[in-house]
Amino acid sequence: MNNRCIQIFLMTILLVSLSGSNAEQVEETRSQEAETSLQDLNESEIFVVTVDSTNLRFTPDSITVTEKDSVRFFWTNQLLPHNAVERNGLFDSGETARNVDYTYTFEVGENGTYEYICEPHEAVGMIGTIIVEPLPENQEEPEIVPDDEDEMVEPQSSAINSVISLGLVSIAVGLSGFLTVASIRSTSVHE
Ligand SMILES: [Cu+2]
Repeated sequence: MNNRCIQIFLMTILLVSLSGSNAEQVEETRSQEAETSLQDLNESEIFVVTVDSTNLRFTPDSITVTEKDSVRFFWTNQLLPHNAVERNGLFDSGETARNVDYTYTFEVGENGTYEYICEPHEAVGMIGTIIVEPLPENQEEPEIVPDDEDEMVEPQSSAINSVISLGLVSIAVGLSGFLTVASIRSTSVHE
């Protein structure tokens, strides 16, 4: 292998290393932020309790609700006056009446089973039950995932590739120059 061949070989290495540094281009993928749809979870309901046709019973006489839900005691034009009083005084519709529209909302922490009565008609069984369930656990705020930081790594590795390429270029140029000089010298010595 003569000096000319070595020079061509070195130039080939040079070109390959330069093209290699540009080859690494990674598509940027930006992760979408997790959508928060708490709207559905926060919906509270209103349950209506009234008086049935016998006029001596609540209907429905037993309901199951969730914290933040409301119970509306609602009746009109009854033959007898009624009220709805929780046994421990949590809620109380007030004086007995033939027309009542009273709403109580169960706050967070008020889960449990509650019994309420119509005061004048408790003895004949005008008693109701409300079961209040706690809010589901999954109503906590969803964890916010930080953005992928790989984007910052890519420009750095490109820069490093460029520096390496530049180094190879310097070495190749220097070496080929040295070989050229040596070649000229050896030629002149032989002449
Ligand atoms: Cu009653």
